[in-house]
Amino acid sequence: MSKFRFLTSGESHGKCLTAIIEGIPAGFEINIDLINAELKRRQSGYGRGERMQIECDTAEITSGVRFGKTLGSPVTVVIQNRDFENWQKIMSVLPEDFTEEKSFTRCRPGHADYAGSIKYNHKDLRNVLERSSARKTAIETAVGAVAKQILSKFNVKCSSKILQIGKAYENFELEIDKAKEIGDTLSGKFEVVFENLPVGLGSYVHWDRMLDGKIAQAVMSIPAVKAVEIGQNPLGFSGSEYHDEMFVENGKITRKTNNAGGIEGGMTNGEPLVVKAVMKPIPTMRKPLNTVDLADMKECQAHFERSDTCAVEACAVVAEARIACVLADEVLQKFGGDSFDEIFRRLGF
Ligand code: EPS
Repeated sequence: MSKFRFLTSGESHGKCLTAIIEGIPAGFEINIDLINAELKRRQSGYGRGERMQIECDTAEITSGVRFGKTLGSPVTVVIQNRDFENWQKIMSVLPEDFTEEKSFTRCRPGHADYAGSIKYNHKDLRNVLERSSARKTAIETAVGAVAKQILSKFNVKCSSKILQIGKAYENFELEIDKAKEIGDTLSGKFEVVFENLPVGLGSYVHWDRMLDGKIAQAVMSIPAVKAVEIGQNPLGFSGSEYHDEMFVENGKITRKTNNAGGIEGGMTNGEPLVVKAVMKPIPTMRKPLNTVDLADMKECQAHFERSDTCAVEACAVVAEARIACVLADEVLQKFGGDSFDEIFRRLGF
């Protein structure tokens, strides 16, 4: 049974983004400043587009907390979209406000436009873009910031770094400047590390309880992520080269390597959890791709409004958040109770 779960709602240019989080034990102090710091991290990073200059993402808690502490009831978090100001009519919920302004039918290859229009029978691709946009990762980052705060009570620490942008392993800003100049976008690879995780989160007993599988799903489903690795990619290694041999030092098991990335048999093994992921170049491009206009089935150039040249830094922050949610769920399943007092009493804190 999942302890920490959430749903989000909200369109990219709608009024707000909302999350309802369930499973946070009672008596927990959520630090809103820490949520806002994560939101700021997600918005920054070299290569972000003009939307990030409009927004100043800040979270508001509208339920589940009283006098600073969680009640055990669902916690609602809201982020207002500042840009909604400019989209009120276009994104109106009222039928009488119908307008074709900002409608489009020239689908962007690589985005959800084509499949989404067929799946939901939308003629106006705006109806697909609005929810498929990576804008929703703002509210996911807020939820992840709550999960991180839960994990920090168990002394778990999290960090991330960029490994590659485009073809570059360094001078990332130069690479991004070059792509921006020609209206192109860039892929990249990043790494997320969680330290001090207890041994035995996840399980080997069923496929859907394997922690590596859960993490892969959480990271792979971030818009634009196309590959996820846990630890060192084993391709080309022999068994004797790859596996992390075990030794004893002062009565404790130690390892000299962590190729497994902290997971063996679908469970944490006490070593740092290391997750790497590759983000594809954003498909909303100033230098448009060849495509088809779904209104008349004629070949044309893809729709463009504005976009980021590179959002790999933001993607790493979102991945931290998504993984934190999976880990908070696992930690609460293993040590959970209805209140934090109960949890800490049992753990002897
Ligand atoms: C994003 C907000 C979006 C995009 C970006 C991510 O805002 P807008 O569409 O108004 O510019 O900047 O999403 C994409 C480029 C995409 O293709 O999904 C955000 O808040 O992260």
